[in-house]
Amino acid sequence: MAREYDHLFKLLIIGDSGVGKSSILLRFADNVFSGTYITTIGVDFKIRTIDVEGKKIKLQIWDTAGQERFRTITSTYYRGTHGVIVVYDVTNGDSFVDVKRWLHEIDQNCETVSRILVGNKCDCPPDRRIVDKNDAQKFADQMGIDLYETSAKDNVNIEDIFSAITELVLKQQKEVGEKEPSETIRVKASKSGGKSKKCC
Ligand SMILES: Nc1nc2c(ncn2[C@@H]2O[C@H](COP(=O)(O)OP(=O)(O)OP(=O)(O)O)[C@@H](O)[C@H]2O)c(=O)[nH]1
Ligand SMILES: [Mg+2]
Repeated sequence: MAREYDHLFKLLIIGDSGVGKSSILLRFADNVFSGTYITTIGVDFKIRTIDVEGKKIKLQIWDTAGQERFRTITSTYYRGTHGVIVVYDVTNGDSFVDVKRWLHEIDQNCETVSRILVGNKCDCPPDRRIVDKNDAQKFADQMGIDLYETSAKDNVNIEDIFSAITELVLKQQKEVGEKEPSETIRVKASKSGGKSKKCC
């Protein structure tokens, strides 16, 4: 029987409450959008398989709650993560300021993980936009992270961000594979015994 997929990647979507993380995931997984805001409690996940570079990639995508009261729970979900999508809302300046905090949280939980930055709600009228694309691009360049603007509402760039993060993960895996065959990594990991290590 043909294999269902070539790779299984775990992705995490993080960012302030209300920036549109769940809406991005719903648009990507089910191609739907709702204007009604139902805040995520804890975490949620969805699965979709996509084709990238001729390979079938099964994506297990975890949508975390942005609310502060869930921070302790959501930070445990970094375990085994291959890629993180950090989302802010282009109509909410605070959500952009907080991106630094989210990037710091990734650094604290993961040694190597692919990351992209996403400014959502780009469908908004110009008078509602607070975060200028050029400013965001400058910040992204400084942080060495790719920036995309999306609209879950109008389905702008949603497919692209998931392809982009998947490509980054594939690239990173190739680089790691070239440096060290996976068998060696596994043997090393088991030899290191029960010592706690950063997981990603
Ligand atoms: N105009 C516009 N509104 C959006 C877009 N994406 C999400 N929204 C709206 O923004 C609100 C919050 O969206 P959610 O997807 O629930 O936000 P979230 O980041 O998951 O929030 P938490 O679960 O609380 O962390 C909802 O009312 C959505 O309809 C978008 O691309 N454009
Ligand atoms: Mg949500």
